[in-house]
Amino acid sequence: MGIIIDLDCRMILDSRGFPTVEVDCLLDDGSFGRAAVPSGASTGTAEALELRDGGEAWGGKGVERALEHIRGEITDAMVGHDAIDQSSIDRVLIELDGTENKSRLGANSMLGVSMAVARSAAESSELPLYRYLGGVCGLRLPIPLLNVVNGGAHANNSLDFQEFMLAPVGAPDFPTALRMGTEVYHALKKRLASRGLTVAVGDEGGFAPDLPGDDAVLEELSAAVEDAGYKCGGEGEFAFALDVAASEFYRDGAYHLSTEANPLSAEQMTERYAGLVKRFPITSIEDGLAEDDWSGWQHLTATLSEIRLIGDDLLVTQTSRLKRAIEEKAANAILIKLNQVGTVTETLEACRLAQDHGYRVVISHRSGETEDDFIADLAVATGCGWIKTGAPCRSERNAKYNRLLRIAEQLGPDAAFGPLRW
Ligand code: 2PG
Ligand code: MG
Repeated sequence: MGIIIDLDCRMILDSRGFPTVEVDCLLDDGSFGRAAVPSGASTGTAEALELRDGGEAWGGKGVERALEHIRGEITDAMVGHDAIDQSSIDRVLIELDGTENKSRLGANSMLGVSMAVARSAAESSELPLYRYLGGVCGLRLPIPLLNVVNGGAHANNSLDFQEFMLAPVGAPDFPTALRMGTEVYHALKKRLASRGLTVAVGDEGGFAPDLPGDDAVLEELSAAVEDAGYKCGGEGEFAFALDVAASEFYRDGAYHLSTEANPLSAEQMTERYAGLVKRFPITSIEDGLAEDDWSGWQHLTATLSEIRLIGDDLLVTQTSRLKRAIEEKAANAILIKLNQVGTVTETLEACRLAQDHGYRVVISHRSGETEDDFIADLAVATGCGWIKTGAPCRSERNAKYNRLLRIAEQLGPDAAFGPLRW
């Protein structure tokens, strides 16, 4: 038996010092699940709505209305349900909300409940969360995409691209990948400091130096990889991944980079990426183009199909957007963020749809995070082979990496590593 007997909830602070929702779910067999909801900064406009209070307190970012929904009608609707019926729990939440984008109850209240229920059901089943969600196939640890240089909306520097990530693709297992990535992170810190560049970190724990542009960052990363005793590209251990977050600098149908005198078209952006891919071992580019530039995405996908072109703001973890992308051959990979859609079931459906159509899946944190490590288990459960959860720095980021280390230890020799299909 694992019947929901009560939900409890409260406001906690996220990594940027903003309020967020935490939910506890209690079952009749004594099982308990707790979950906290993350929050983005460079959000896609089609994301499910995060309910905030507005007004003066907390600069309008309070979550009291979301908490009231949980304490009231959501608890009423949830009590008496079997926690193991995740899809029916999530269906009830969706029906109760009754809107397209979860704007009545708020995706933050709904996701907190959905995740807390999943955790309590796992405990009731006496299974770790990754095994509960992923079944016997939940044993593939992801390659970490370590975001070591931050720009765009995540840092107060001159870089247009939001994230420059290390991908230890040549590592034999997750613990080694994390060690190698962290060694390069420290080597990079030394390099930047020795040149008088700032080593203060951005929202996701990466450095935020005022380097002159994207190529300069990639050159620094290549040098840091060598400083740490590794190699890039080809037979080397490291590749790089970018999150351009291009919607942030897309205006009036063009891309406005601070390093370019004139705005660029989607074709010119694609050419620019093709140039970077030639010069550097880039394994993936996320949000290389803006969220509504569908024709640009088609061109980008046709041109650079040899690497992973990840839709984040473009796809927002929603099957409706992903179906369009599949039909139009836009992007070939999807970033998965639970709070972009608002329930665990819909998140798993987006992963399934993507995998069924050969789209690669990358599980992701948000720039505003908590100590909740649900996504580490989700990455193992889906077996997608990739996770991005920031630099190996700041405890809200390392909570996920540390959880993956514990899972690796638990799985021992049964742990697989990296994507089954590149
Ligand atoms: C992204 C994320 C996470 P945010 O764009 O991929 O790195 O940022 O949570 O601000 O949307
Ligand atoms: Mg992104």
